[in-house]
Amino acid sequence: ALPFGQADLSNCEREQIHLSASIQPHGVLLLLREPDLTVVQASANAPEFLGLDPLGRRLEALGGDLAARIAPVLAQRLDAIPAALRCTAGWPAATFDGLVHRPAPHGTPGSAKGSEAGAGVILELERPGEAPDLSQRVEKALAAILSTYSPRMLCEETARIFRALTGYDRVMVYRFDDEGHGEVVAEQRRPELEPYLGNRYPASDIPQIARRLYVRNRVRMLADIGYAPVPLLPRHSPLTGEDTDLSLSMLRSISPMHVQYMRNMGVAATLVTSLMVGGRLWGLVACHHNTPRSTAFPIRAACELLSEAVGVRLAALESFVQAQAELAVRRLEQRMIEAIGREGDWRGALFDQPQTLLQPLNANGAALLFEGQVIFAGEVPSTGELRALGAWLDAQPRAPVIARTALAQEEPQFAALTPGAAGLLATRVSETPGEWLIWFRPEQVQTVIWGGDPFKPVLVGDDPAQLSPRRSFAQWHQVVEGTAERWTPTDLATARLIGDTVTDVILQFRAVRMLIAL
Ligand code: BLA
Repeated sequence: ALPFGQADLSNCEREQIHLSASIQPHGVLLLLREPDLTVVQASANAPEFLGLDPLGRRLEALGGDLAARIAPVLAQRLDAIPAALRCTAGWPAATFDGLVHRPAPHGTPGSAKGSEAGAGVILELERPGEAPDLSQRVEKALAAILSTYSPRMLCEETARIFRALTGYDRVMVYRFDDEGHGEVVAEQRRPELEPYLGNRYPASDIPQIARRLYVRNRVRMLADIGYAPVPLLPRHSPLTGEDTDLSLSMLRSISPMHVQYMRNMGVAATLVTSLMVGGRLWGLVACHHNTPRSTAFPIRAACELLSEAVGVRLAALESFVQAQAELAVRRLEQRMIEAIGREGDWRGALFDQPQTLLQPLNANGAALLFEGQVIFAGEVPSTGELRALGAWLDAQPRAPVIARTALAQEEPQFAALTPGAAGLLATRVSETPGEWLIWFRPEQVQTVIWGGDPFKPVLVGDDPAQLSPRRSFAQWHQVVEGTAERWTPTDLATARLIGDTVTDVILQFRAVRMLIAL
């Protein structure tokens, strides 16, 4: 583990970003001891914010209705989900938006030591900002989310909703693939800004430790990239003797690595929410502004709610996509059986409308090896290469489907194969050797939209000053060179379904042919 602020490009996976021991200056953080609610640790800006020094005082002594407001909230667990409250506090008393939660006893969540004593209560206060007629806007946004009927449409709608609600210069929906690499799948921006839509970034741009944090804490605001972090005083929590765990804090100071990255991008403020699908971090909604910008607490709460709705809708639409693929396979089967009756063969039905074969698998080409013949659609290797692939597939261990994403690299005998066939997904169509249905996908660097000129050389060095989307795009390019888009579990299931269907059709076809011959 590496202390906060001490990471460099080589080791940022280990930076303890939740132990930043400092916050952003747009609010104050107080750590309260239970049960007497004495302030034992406070951010250095607290006296200035509250008009009095809170350290060592009990909550009632901080003025306003704060102590009365917090009492009922403390009956909740508050260890996973913070509670929001509106209160007055300070001298003279002013109105604040607050968030209350109980941090984990030690830096590592789930660590047992000290759990009975408790690590106290974190109270964060922020001056309220403007949030006019929010309920109507949220209601309309929810209706818009529910009326989308494809994942793509939902992502585009999400970018529109967030841009309208937050007013940031750029809003991106950022999706992670199975390996954690990211892609900008929807974008709304001021027209003069360079588009990032379609850009890809390597998984290393967002360390695992940050991803785990974003599952637990689903909204983050960086109000001004030029901020001076405000330290917590004393540095260590008197309750645990360690850094206070700021995982669930709304004011947590942001990792300097990431701040540098944003600076290099020309971004001055961000607001980011997590998109969760089926308990996994599916992606992010990232709002960027080119000048400092704060978003009022109620608007951030609305963003969190809407992100949750988007995640639920995404889950529904993704299973709908799977159901539609199954429906498409059923229709294909129907057409093949009709074709046997009509033309005495089923192969035409499989290949006369190539899209029905290619689209469910998002493939660029497909080939059938059957009874010594080769039929294909779209982009596929040469007939000779296809036959060689058939022989190689025969030699593979028995499995319902065989998948490769970097065929030329993984199987040296195919090193010279066209880059249009980096990805291969194959399923047996009969028990006869050499009879396969194969789909192909091109190397993904051929399919992406480039941000900037892809042929302009980009230095990939070790200096954080070089951190930028261009650099990480170049790095992503190096990571995925020669590989196709991964075949998803849904792809594998669909290929298997098509394979089984074709196998059934072939059995019927052979039975009919045999009957005719008799
Ligand atoms: C965090 N990096 C992030 C986040 C994003 C990116 C979206 C999450 C920020 C948040 O949720 O508030 C990356 N942002 C991007 C990219 C685009 C974008 C790619 O807008 C493209 C358009 N980052 C690096 C490297 C390191 C690194 C090399 O690129 C480390 C060596 C670190 N990124 C890093 C850290 C965080 C981060 C530590 C966590 C920041 C925090 O929450 O404190």
